[in-house]
Formats: sequence, C-alpha cells, structure tokens
Amino acid sequence: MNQWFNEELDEQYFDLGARVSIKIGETLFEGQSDFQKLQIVKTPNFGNMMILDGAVMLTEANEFAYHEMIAHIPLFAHPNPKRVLIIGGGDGGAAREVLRHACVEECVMVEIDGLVVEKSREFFPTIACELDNPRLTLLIEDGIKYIENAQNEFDVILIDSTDPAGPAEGLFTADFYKKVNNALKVDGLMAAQAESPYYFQKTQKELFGVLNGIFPYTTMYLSAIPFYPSGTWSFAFASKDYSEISHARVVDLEKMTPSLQYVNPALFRGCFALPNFIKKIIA
Ligand code: AG3
Repeated sequence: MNQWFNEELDEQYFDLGARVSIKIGETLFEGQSDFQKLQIVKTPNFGNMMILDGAVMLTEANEFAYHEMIAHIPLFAHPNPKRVLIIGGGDGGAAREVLRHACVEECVMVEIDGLVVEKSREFFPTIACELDNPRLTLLIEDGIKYIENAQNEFDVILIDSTDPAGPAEGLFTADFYKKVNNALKVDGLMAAQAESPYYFQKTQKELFGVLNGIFPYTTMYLSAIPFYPSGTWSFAFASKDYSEISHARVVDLEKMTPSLQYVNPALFRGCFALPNFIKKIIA
C-alpha cells in the first residue's frame, strides 16, 4: 500500500496552491464530532498522526516542537506562574508540558470537543499522559464562554487552537482577546498558536492588529514543525507587564533542559529573533 495524506491548502478557507503530504498506513479512527471531523492514522516513520477537518494537528514524532514551545516559552517568561489556563489543547500535550513546572498549582484546560480528548487517551498515550494529574482541571466546554466568567485569575493563558475556520474561528477575534486580557492577573501573559508566517499572513496581521490594540507588550516567536504548512510555525506572545526576557526564570529552564527535546536557554532567547518580513506582519 502506498497511500498519502494531503493537507490541501486549496480546499480550506483560502486558495494557496500548496499542500503538505505524508505517507500513511492504517486508519485507526475516523469520526465526526459535534464540532469537527477527527481522523487518526498511522504513519510509517512518524508515529500516529491526528488530523482535524483535514488539517494536521500532530504526529507523535515531532509534537514536542509544538507543545514544548507553546508551554515553556510563556511559562519561563513569567516569574511565578501558579494558575495556568489552556483553551483547546484536547490532546493533552500542552498540559503535559505545563505540569512539568512545579510552581504551577493548578492548570485549567477547557476543550470544546470531548471526542478529541477521548481518542487522544486511546491513541496518543504519551501525549495525553497527564490528563489525570490532580493539578489539572479538565473541562469539556466552550472556552469562549468559560473565559467570560474569569476575572483576574490566571498568570498564564495558552491558546492551543486549530486554524481560524470551524470551532476555533472565535479564538482569533478582538472580543475573545479582551476576555483573555480580563482573565489574566495584572502581571499575566499569554501565548497563542499563530499559524505560518509564509502562508497565513492575513490571519497574522489581523491577529496582531487585535493583540497590539489590547496588550501593552506583544511579540512573536517561531518553531520549526515539519508537518504544519510551510514547516515554519509561529506563536503570539502578549503580556501586560513582563517582556519575554525581563523576568525569565533562566535557572529553572537550565534545570529542566536535560528533560526537554526542543527548548533550552539559548533557544528561549533565539526564538524571538524574527526575519524582517515577519517583523512587518506583526508591527
Ligand atoms: N494545533 C494546531 C495548529 C494548527 C495546524 N494547522 C494546520 N495544520 N493547518 C495543534 C494542536 C496540538 N495540541
């Protein structure tokens, strides 16, 4: 069998004329939830792969490049993160990384789609492995509604969403980020997955237009993730008070580095170094 999965960037919400292509084996699960289509397939060389509405979410082989970056960059930028909120992140990868931080007393994770959580437990045990951690509060509900009722509660908020089409559309709006701002403590900060600077510039311009209007300090950082469109992926960093480096817990990061596959102190600084064309997108 010589079968390929294609993430067709033509067939989604814009017409790009490019695709991501990965050789696949057996389908482990395919189903439609109330929110999206979930597929889980085997790949010959990269472990199991999760696809939502035709877009690659993760492979077991390189999920670390996403999950370490969405969690550790903001968490090490905060001097003392005790309460962390994750919106989305149903596979559990972001929560797994957040819970490595001993200073985190509670991590609340609000995932809209229970099917993603259920199937991640079944087919991605090394990613979903901390979902029963007593420091994690897992809620299956709409993150937008949840955050409406949170005021001045969180040190760090992570937005681990899909693309801005389908259930994640509302997670890229001014309305939502005003609520994120209210849910953060006075010295809180947030990170959000922010798409590819090669392919999704329009989305990024809109997102940073919103963030720049709400947060006193915003910037972007990058990670190299093989099976996301273009392989270069970005995260938005927005903060009420601290820059990425002003209060960074570098000693703690040094201690954690041997157990990580991606993040280390030099990488922490370096991931904020942006090519000129990207600086223009976020200005
Ligand atoms: N979050 C998905 C990032 C968006 C990928 N986009 C795409 N393939 N078109 C990943 C969830 C992992 N916790």
